[in-house]
Amino acid sequence: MSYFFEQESVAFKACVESLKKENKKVAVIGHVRPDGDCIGSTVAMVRILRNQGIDAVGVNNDEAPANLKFLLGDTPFYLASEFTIDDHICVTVDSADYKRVGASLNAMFPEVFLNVDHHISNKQYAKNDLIIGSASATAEVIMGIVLDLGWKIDPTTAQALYVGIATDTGQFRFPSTTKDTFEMVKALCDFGAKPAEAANELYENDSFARIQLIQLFLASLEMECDGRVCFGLLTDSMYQESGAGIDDADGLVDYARSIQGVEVGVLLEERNGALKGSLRAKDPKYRVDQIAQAFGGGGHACAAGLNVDSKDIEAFKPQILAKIKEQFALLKK
Ligand SMILES: [Mn+2]
Repeated sequence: MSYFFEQESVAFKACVESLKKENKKVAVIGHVRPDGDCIGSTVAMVRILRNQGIDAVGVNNDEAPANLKFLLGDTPFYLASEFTIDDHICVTVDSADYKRVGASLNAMFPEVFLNVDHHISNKQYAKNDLIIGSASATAEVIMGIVLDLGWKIDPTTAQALYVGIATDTGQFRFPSTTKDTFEMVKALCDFGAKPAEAANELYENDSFARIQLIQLFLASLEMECDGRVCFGLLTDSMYQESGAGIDDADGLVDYARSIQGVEVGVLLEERNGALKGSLRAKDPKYRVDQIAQAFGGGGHACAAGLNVDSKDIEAFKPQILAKIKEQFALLKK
């Protein structure tokens, strides 16, 4: 048989064997403000480990967004604030930098046993790092390993992995979508994933407040660099005016990128006195992860993010725009 990730599958199996042998309890943790891939990968990892007889639970700094709660099923999943550590050791999913899981989980688990991820910028902070930068999603890394090992998964696990892949590929539109992605999705359907049910939960469920937030966001869009870059803003006052919550901002940056002629879409967001930036490129050659890295952030070639300790969007915008222009200039050479 051919393997998706032969080396990593062998390494994962060895990790599972050692957890079993030492009778370890596992906390599977992911990044703050979890997205579809983070929740999907957490749920799947917990269930796969439990299926191997390991006492595993999911823990996150934040609650699963409302439109992803359906993925949890009967999976044990705790908020960090309500979780008591009882000899658990920690496995991270979808977290390129260990800081991304939040300060309270960092404090609870000074060491990481296993780090499973697909971010090229992953800092490899665990005892065992299984990073596949070419995978479209952490869920794809997990599914490849499951298939390589010939393991079976239940329909809840299949649905969780499906949603991880479907959301991180932008519904199979991003360049990270490959033949392997579809092979894995086919296998997930065989295991009981239901794409139409997932799409209903994810995309036919917007609150009216989110639509009003989108309206305010769209009104903020501005073109830069002769229409090659589009900036959108989300401010505290927009949240207040629309009544939307922070989960409602998911995916808004894609509107900025989706415009004809735009190569890089940028969302700058005011939140609790700090500033968050999201970058999306149409082509991986723009390496928006490098642009984000210049401000302490990171991510993927086509999708990256950053956080800055500033309140002033207007002051920050020229700084990030200058960096984007630099990147464009580099490509010209
Ligand atoms: Mn991901």
